[in-house]
Amino acid sequence: MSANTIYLKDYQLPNYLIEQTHLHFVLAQEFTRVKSTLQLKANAAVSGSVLKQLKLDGVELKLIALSIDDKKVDQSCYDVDSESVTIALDKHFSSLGIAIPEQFEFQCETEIYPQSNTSLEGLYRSRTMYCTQCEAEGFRKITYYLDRPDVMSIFTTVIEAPAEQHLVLLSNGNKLSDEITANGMRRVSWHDPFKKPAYLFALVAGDLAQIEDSFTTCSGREVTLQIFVEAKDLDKCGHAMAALKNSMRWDEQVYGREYDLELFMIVAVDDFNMGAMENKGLNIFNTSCVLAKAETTTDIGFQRVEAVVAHEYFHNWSGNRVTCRDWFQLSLKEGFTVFRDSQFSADMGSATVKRVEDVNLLRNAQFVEDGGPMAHAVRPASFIEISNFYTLTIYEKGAEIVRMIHTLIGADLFRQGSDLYFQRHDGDAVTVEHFVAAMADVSGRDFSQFMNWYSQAGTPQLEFSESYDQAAQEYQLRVSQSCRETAETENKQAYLIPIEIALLGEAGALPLQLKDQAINNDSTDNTRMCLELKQAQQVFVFSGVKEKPVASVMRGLSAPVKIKFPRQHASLRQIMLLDSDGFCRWDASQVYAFELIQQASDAHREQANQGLNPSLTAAVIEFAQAYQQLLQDPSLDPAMVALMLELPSVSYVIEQNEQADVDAIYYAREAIKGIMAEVLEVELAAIYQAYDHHQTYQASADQIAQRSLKNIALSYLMLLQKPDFQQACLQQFEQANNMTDTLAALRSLMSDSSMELQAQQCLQNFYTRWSEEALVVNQWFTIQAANQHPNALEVVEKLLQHPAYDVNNPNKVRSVVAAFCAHNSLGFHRADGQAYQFLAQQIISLDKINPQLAARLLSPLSRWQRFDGRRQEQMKAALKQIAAQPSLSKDVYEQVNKSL
Ligand code: B3K
Ligand code: ZN
Repeated sequence: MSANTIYLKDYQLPNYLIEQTHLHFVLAQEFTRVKSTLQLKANAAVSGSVLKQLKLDGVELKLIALSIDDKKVDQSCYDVDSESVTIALDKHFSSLGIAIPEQFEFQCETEIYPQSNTSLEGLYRSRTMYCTQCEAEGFRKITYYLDRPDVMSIFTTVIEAPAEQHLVLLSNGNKLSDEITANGMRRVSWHDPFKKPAYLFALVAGDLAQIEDSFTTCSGREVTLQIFVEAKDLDKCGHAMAALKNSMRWDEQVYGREYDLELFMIVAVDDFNMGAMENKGLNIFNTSCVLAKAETTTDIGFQRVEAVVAHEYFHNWSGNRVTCRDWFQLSLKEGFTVFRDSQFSADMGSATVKRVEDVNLLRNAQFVEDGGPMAHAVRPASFIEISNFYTLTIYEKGAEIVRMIHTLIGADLFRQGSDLYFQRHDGDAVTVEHFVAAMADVSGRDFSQFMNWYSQAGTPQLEFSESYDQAAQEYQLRVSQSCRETAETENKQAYLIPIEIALLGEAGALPLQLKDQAINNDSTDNTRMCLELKQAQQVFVFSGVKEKPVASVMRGLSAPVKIKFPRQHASLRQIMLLDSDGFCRWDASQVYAFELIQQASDAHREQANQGLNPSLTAAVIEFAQAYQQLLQDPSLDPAMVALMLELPSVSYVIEQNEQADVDAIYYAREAIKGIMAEVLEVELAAIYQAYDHHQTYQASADQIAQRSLKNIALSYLMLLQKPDFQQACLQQFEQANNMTDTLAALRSLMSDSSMELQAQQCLQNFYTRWSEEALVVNQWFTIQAANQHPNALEVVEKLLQHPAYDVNNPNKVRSVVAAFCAHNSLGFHRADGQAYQFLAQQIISLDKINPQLAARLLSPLSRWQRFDGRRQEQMKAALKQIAAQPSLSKDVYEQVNKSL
């Protein structure tokens, strides 16, 4: 592609290191002055490291002054371009009559303009506060620096701003001093004793309120915990604080990781490009990932706050104490940390539910990325703009890889491996190999083949076939693996794939014994086994199998792969009803539902609007009957039953097709839901009625489970368009004491075409009630933008004109534009292609404001291969229109050119 591609193979050690970094900020109305003093030292690990030239990264900076060891550097000795300053050290020092020293102090003063920084990278203003976002390469928008993660430095930061009553001035580490200067400025100094790369630097300044708590670490040190928010949000911090304390305790217990500073701070910011950022000792969060209160926040919102707080906290070890050598290693910290936070969430609630949620995300989104033009390896070989690589592949597939290591070596060795990794590399910037080597060293396992998971893009597919020999009592399972070609590797090497398996008999799981292998006397549980597929094809033979079993394979989804295993519906029903593993039950329901949707959509395509034919209808009734049993079984976790009732999404089904017919899939899925509602009416109504609508809200796993089942029951019942259920739904909307129930009712009302007027009225009332709560208004935008309707585009265009919409606020853009383009299949893929044009225009205008966000919106268009010829042309035309814009950001340039 372009000359600006950066390659992993070109990595070189830095010639200079920065031992100490001293920063002095003066925040004024019009601009911010940054004075930096860097103790530079030639890197002894690089021979001939004392260079004639020193090149420091710097973007959008106004250079005011430059000196070395207190001597001004003459203008003839440096050169500034749009991305760096290059200092001719030879010229500078020879003018002083000395040789270039091994160590020197570099001082520089720059001016920056946070108030006009809309990219939300570097130092910027969000409403009433200043804040920073430096990962990956934002620090260079603050001052000239070696802005790369393998340059780790000790930071001291002084912040000055005009003193005001509630002014809070924060940076990393521990607070050294806080004073009012003679000229009426507030001056606060911070020192972070831990070496860190610049991407972990943070500064916050503004009128903020706080809640405070404390945590006593396992070695008895007391840590002060603070959450800073705008005063109006002070009542929404309790859940995040509880989550923080739980995370701190959990990381001590499960990973032996203790917190290391006297202070841990979280700041909530309204304008933020992603969820949150793990800056050392000073995490900065999107308000959507820290604020939570029953009246304003849904159950999913509560769970997200807990998970993100944990994720950022866990980075203190997996990311901060041990960081990445270069950005190609991003998954080293992200994949591992996602794995850690998913273990934490599993421990806090239901492990099975958490696994289903993770697999849903993987299948609905990561597999899509892996199947499209932006497919990249978990450790990519190249990139143009690193911001484009904060992807589901790096995060979620990266976490799956760590999970497979955990599966292969077991929890105990995994813990030893992680201890060894942290101990060996504390204070270092390392690579994926260092992580895997620690796991290999403690387990004695050879991970060389396993490394293919890091280097090859694309989702592997497993094909299973089976046979049973009654006379020999042998069960044979044949497995083959394949993976499509992707840009970085045409011919894929076989992956090492862990296959967790059980064989189900009439009365439960059967004991497992592989033929020709020593007796399996793992006394803990001989009904489960982890097979290892290493070749393109392998056959596993089980002996002593007394009856024809139903194989339950890839339990818990033991590897991030697609599975093809032709089976009878009766077998799927058996797994749905009897498998001891909740995940497998759910998975069987999804495979089953998918097959029905697929058949129904094929039929719909041939005979539009004819409804389901009798044999398909009978098949759906049989499917629904399995749920009758599930809904009546009190021993089941309601959350699991709710998840099973949630049919595969339209976009998931689209992705499974070479060329999908969106409308047919949508209507097929709706028709199936309609039949299910009829079959299950009695059971669903009983569940709805049994729910206590007046209980005091708690974000507990139990209550969340009950609400999720009750609300999906309501959504099915509303398909029947019966007055009783419609009344109940309206009543729930009006009387609910929590946002989960309010929104669930509103969503159900909006899906009922006979309730359009009432739904509109409810939407209006909802806005009137919540117009002051930005995060609730976002939900209000989303529920409308995502409402599946052929005319959704018109709704969305109106929403963009709404006074509460703000193109500079990423949460708003996501809640309207992304909610529509990424989650409203019917509206976005309307036949006239208008919605594609709409998205192209949005991206083009947003690219000038916030390139990272603009680039992220592009993915729905990059899926053009999946659609019919006409839509393909329309989608490509939209992409080309973007590509033709002059001066695109690197972010959008890379996405659009790779997509075409
Ligand atoms: N590390 C940050 C992501 C930064 C994204 C920069 N474009 C949040 C996280 O993964 O914890
Ligand atoms: Zn992270």
